[in-house]
Amino acid sequence: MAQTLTEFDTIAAISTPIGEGGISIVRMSGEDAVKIANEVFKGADLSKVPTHTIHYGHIIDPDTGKTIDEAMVTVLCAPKTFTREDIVEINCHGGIVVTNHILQLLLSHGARMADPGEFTKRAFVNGRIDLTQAESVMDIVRAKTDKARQVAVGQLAGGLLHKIKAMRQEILNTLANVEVNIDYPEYDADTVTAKQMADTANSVIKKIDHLLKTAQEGKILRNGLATAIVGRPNVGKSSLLNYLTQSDKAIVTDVAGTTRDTLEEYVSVKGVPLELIDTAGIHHTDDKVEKIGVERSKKALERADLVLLLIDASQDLTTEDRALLEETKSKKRIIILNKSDLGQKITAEHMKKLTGSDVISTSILKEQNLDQLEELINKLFFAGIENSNDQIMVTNQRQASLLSKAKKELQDVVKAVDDGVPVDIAQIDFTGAWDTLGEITGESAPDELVTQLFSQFCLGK
Ligand SMILES: Nc1nc2c(ncn2[C@@H]2O[C@H](COP(=O)(O)OP(=O)(O)OP(=O)(O)O)[C@@H](O)[C@H]2O)c(=O)[nH]1
Ligand SMILES: [Mg+2]
Repeated sequence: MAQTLTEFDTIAAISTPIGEGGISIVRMSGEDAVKIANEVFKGADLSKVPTHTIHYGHIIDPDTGKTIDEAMVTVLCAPKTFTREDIVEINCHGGIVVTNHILQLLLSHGARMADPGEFTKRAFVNGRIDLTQAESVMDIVRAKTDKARQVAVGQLAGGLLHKIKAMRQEILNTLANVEVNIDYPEYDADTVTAKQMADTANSVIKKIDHLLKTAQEGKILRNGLATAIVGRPNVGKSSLLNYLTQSDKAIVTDVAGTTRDTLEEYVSVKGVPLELIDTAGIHHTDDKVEKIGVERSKKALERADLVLLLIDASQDLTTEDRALLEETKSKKRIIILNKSDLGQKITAEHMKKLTGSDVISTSILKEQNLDQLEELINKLFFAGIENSNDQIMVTNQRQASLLSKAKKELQDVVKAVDDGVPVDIAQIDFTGAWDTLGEITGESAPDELVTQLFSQFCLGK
């Protein structure tokens, strides 16, 4: 472990959202957790109760003798706890004033206010979880959809950790051989070791590539898929946004050019988190305001992971439609032939042949085929993920960039060996890759990184 914790003081925080609720939980972790709780609790001698038990009683201010709240207090003794330290959880009636009062009481009796994420940090520092698991705790809390949560839970179970560990072990085994050869040059096995190193590097690169491929999906699960709804004016873009968000956020009229600015909404479509962007109809215009809107639409189109291109199926294709078909052809897209209730000049089959893209005929007005559209969005991005709960994914930028760095180091090893560079020189990058992979799990992560990472957590977690 890279960091050594010098102080194991007792920390306390409110672990439930601040506000009025059924119950609130004030949590303490550390050596003195039980002692401090015992000083303010009347109902049982907490220092004598068995671990992992819950006790009914009252929280009392010992200075005034006043009862603050009725409470259930859970005693969890180390090491089988979230932080691997003694933990006490006070379940009280909730309410901001009462909960704060209890927290203040604990603080005045020797506990220290916890930093954001400090409970999880202790779980990491005490070796109960690695960094990928710590990150997954945050992901579970923030998960916007059930699938995002599923992946995070898989990560908490150590899926990614095991993959990374196995890769490090592979490198380490080879490193051990290399060391032997460098220490006993009489073996004269330089070429053998060099080849071994290059082989291992190639094998690990393959595994890294596989994980990196999941990074895009991981990002989508975390942040949502940036989805731009585009099309020429009046084709039904805003109607689609309203349907998918089940709201009337966007103004819909039969006037072409109703939407003048991009509008963003977050929505989960069949478990796929979408960041939907409704755009101004893209067409040539001299109107000053509209022009800016069209520019913004084009920007949204550029950054989109998915494009929903709407075309009015009841009319012949216009020059603008053709231009948009051309402009979006390298993007992941679904072509929506809307207003099918008004007749169909273009069929889905024809369009499919023409473009090779997924095409669907809809009537947003009559809510026809929209369920199929949702299915299609889901299918397009999560083929294969749906039923594999143990899918291991790279879910954040930190993990992805470290994987890329390790890959680069390993590629340098392969190149060095190819170029006939001495083994002990090539070994530097080889060891570097081992370290870099260790940063992902936290085994060789610098202190600042760990601190920074946990500071993103919410208080009490
Ligand atoms: N008949 C029919 N009308 C539709 C359909 N979808 C949308 N409309 C109508 O088409 C008109 C334009 O819809 P909007 O959703 O405002 O279209 P838009 O693409 O956002 O238009 P701009 O913002 O002007 O670019 C409205 O009167 C809608 O009610 C459909 O499937 N069938
Ligand atoms: Mg609109």
